[in-house]
Amino acid sequence: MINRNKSLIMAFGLLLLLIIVGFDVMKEKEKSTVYLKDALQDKFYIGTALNTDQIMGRDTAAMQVVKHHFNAIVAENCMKSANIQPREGVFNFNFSDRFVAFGEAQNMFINGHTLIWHSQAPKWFFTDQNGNDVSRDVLIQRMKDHITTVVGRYKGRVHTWDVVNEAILDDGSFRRSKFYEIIGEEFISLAFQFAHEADPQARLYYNDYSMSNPGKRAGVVALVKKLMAAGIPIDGVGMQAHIGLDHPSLLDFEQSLQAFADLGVKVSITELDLTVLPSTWKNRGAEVSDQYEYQKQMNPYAEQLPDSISKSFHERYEAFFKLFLKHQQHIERVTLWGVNDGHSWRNNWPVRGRTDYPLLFDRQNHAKPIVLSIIQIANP
Ligand code: 9MR
Repeated sequence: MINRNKSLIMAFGLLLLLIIVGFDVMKEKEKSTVYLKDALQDKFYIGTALNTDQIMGRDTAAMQVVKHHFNAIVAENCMKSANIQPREGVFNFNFSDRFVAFGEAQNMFINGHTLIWHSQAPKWFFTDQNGNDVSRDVLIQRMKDHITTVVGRYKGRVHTWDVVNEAILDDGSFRRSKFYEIIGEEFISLAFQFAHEADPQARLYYNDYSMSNPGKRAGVVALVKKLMAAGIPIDGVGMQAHIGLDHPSLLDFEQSLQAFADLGVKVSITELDLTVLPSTWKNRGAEVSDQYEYQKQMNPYAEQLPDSISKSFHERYEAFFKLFLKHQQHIERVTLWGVNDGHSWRNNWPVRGRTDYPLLFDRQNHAKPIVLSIIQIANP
């Protein structure tokens, strides 16, 4: 009798174990077969930025996430002018060739970032051999050579280009960059023309941060109108979207999205990430040159993220994705600025060495719960 009971208990235990294992396998299967790109198919492309470790195939774990979940890519750094043309006439296409080949092999939507940007532009671009500013004509010729070479190399393969990046300030005025100082505001229309001549099929974007800011919104709207009125080929506006838990307001963001869409161009969300870290600094855009000293109290989640903050993070991303879905007819692409939290530039800006959690995948490349929520929101 005792033996019979023992066998019954063992059989029951085994059954329970099988059910639990079976359930886990089902859950794993469910997790691994529902991907963002499938859920968002027919709505907009869902993209991510690749760093050089990923492009060169060294970070294989992150690349699995990329292949499964994303159908659009952008190079985080390797196509910027300082990287791709470090010296005049000397181009480094090692990384960008691999990047474009990867995108093609995976049948992905490829964005080129970026042709004309005041930041990460090599010094030689603006100076002569004596270190003085070059003339307007020389700078225009250098812009033309740069754009023609880079866009021409990937003609028919890169679908969209961020032709000009961050040329408008938060108050809507032109940034006093070297391009602006030496050429005047015409550097923008020239850049678009050169890019169009190099690849008439590629769609051309103006890209900037803090786009929900009403001043910048007005400046960008005025710029795009002017370009269109002059017959300059501009196809889209990129809203970078380096957002935080309490900024910008969803309403401001939506008003900018609508204002750009009303111009008749496409809108893309080009560099989405959501910092959870405190900020006492006024500047909330993405001005790369802003840097502040490390203070321990400004790095409160070095070990892990408290549940309350994870919850706010989740709700905030949900709100933004609902907004993107609401405006899906205007949106070509939504791109995250990095694959997992460990890669994000946010860990080092505007203070070096903090631990931030701004992306959809954690440092182990596990999907955060927000991934499943986005999938569900997209398919109610
Ligand atoms: O994420 C990029 C970081 O690795 C680089 O050091 C930095 C300077 O090149 O640029 C970061 O990406 C920027 C993007 O190119 C333009 N918009 C703001 C982004 C964050 O600074």
